[in-house]
Amino acid sequence: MPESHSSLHPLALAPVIAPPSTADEFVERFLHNLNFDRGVALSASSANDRYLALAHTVRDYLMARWLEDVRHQKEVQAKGVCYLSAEYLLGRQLDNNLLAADLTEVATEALASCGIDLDELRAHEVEPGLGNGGLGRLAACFIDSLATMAVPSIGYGIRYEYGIFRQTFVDGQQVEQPDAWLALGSPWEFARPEDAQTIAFGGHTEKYDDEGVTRSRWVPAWNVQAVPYNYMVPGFQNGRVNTLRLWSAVATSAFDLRIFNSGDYEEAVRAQTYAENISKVLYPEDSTPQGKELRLQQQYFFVAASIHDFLDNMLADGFDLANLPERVIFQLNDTHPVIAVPEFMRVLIDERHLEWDAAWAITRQCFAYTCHTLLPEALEVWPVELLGRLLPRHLEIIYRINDEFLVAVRERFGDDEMLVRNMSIIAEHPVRSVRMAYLATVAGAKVNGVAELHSQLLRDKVLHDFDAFFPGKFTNVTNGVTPRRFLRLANPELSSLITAAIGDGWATDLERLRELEPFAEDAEFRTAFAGVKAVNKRRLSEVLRERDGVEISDGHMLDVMVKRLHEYKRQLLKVLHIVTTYEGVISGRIAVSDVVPRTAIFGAKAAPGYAMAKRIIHLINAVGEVVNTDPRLEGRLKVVFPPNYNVTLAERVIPAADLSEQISLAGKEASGTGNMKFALNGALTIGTDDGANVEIRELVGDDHFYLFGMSEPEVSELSARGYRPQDFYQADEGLRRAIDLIASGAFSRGDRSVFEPVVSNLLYEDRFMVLADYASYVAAQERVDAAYADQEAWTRSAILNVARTGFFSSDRSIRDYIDRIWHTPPLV
Ligand code: B1H
Repeated sequence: MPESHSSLHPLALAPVIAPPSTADEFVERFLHNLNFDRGVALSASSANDRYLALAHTVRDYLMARWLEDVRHQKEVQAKGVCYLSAEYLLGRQLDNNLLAADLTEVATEALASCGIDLDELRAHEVEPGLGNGGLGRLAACFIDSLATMAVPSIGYGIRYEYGIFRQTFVDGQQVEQPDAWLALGSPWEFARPEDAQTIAFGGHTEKYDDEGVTRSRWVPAWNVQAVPYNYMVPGFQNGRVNTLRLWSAVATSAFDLRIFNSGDYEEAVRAQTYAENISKVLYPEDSTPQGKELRLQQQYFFVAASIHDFLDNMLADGFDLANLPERVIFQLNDTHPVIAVPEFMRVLIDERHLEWDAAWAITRQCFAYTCHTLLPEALEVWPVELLGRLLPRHLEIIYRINDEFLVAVRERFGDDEMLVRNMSIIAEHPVRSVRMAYLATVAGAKVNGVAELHSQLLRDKVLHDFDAFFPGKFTNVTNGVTPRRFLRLANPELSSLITAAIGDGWATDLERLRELEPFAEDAEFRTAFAGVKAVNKRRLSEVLRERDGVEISDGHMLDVMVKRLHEYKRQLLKVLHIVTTYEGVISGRIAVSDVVPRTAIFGAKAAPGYAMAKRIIHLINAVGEVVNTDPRLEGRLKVVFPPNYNVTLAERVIPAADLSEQISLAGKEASGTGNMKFALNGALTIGTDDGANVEIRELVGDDHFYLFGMSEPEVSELSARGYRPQDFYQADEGLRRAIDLIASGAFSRGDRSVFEPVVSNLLYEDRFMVLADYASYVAAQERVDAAYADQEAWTRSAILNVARTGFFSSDRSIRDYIDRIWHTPPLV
């Protein structure tokens, strides 16, 4: 558009201006969107129409800031972060964006004046479940903090047409349903087909002569279009709006025309489906990547599109690529985006004609890698055969990176073939494969773990030789969670109480929660705090009644374990504790009047192909069915397992919890982030010395945290000695009774075969040492029961948990990333 053309209307040249934040203006915008965008009158509108019109209205308010921030970030060319993540588990957007724009009150009033209840529209939103669990939710917290802290940044990912499956239970067993989250419209996104990138796959490489130098180039076989969808990421009441850019796959016309011309219509349509499959569905595997070809296609698809997008659209004209390290850092969220490294090299060398050494010098400064696991089966590897077939040029580049790396290793450590084999990016067994974590470690300027213990174990164990080879490369950034969503929005009552006590400002400076400490000694404050917890429990009970037809009894301790179902997280340990209490009562060894009333809440999805995890879900439901209906328990022990645990449910469950179950085998949970959310909302933790539990306990103090179980060194030692679960079974009568009761068919209508695989796994394998920690866990639960009986003391502990866990704000995590890795100051 001409910059200043006298024939243009003056409005065409003026910057976009945010509408005034008044209820009248809001009503006007809302009705306009309803009438002209949805095409309905208020009287004829559905809840969906109203929700969509409301979302568009909120967008209108954020638009001026967004357009300005996008323009400004490009203009100043300051160093920024490109966060590359295959998952963003965003949760609902409406409430978050209302809060960020400080429009909640105005919108409530405006809608009320139209006869609309904002709560009803809130409930209408389908959350975008574009992630599995902690890793995807962490990415969502980080982009929230980046915007709130005004750090120049963009999040890149995949716009899955189907997010994490919807979980239902049929006869207590998990059944997966597709999550068609886009079906009713997606008001928060902006499709930008004109910014599409073409992403190539397959084919072969060929040598060619470039003025006397032999070079390699890629001759791909097929391609797809990557169409970006932009999402606003508003900072919390700071007038900033960053961008999340998610890519969707669309078949290219060139792609099917070739086949159309051959006259094979059916084949052409099939081919189109093939291409568009790339962004069709999120892989529901948390922790255990399956090595599927489509998954590698997804990974390459989104990182290639993102890199090209950045280089094509974000750099000033004539930008000297040698200066890229001062302009951008690509943060690799686990190994899923690591194929970005050879892609970046390929672009610099093959497309921008840099020499290898120059390209590598830039690459090594432009990437950093976050590792999120310690489980060996979770370390992603790609068979060379597959990678070479899909991305032949990238495989060549990986080989060369590895060759040069191994030369350097030999130079440093001598010809220790064993060591060289262990450090090689290429594994030879069981099939020749590329170890993506090693590639990321070699290429990354920094490598970080996600909690102190995890980072230490990475350096000591998983990547030990790399730490020796690259001194200073390894660092820690303990995870965090956004206090906006997980305290301010999820727990409005507690938020008000906190603000009344210490003033506002804590939502962006969470360490200020420390100022609550003296209030733990204030009886009046404790009463108010306990009152908030009671309100949150009632609210949860209402949600569960409406959603699943179950209720929570008054006066029950809410004992909550919500997270993905995985054996290492040990939901089974908690089941054994429940069965132990149940068995004690029915056998008459425990007087029912001695049972402290508890409701155990579970929330967990299992990967659809993870048979043992699914059996454990079945067992939890089966135990619940028996325990909840046995009159001998007099309603003092309940098990509730609402299906389809997601961010929306988390926001209800966490503020209501008394006890937070963080009971993974020490050394297995990289960090955990649920643990932080519970503590911040005043639940006490029962947990092992694992992941970020270690730091939570250090901060809140031993007296306010129920520690149990082996430490990581004890686990390693037991493992080295040879772990025999049978020994623990034989030695502990309570454990024996609990396992025997499950084995007897007591929870499967007498059919002993149903849970036999669970029982025999525990008795003969028990990879995650459930039996070894059982006694210690039960003893810790007894301490919990005793402590809960003194409600004043419990509430005091709960307040101290809130006051002392401000460290776990994702703002602090982002500050650590900036100081230790990114060096990208906020843009003022
Ligand atoms: C975490 C994953 C993960 N670690 C593979 N690894 C996936 C691995 O689709 N896949 O193949 C998906 C996810 N997720 C979690 O990250 C850790 O288990 C938590 O301990 C940690 O808190 C979280 C965030 O750092």
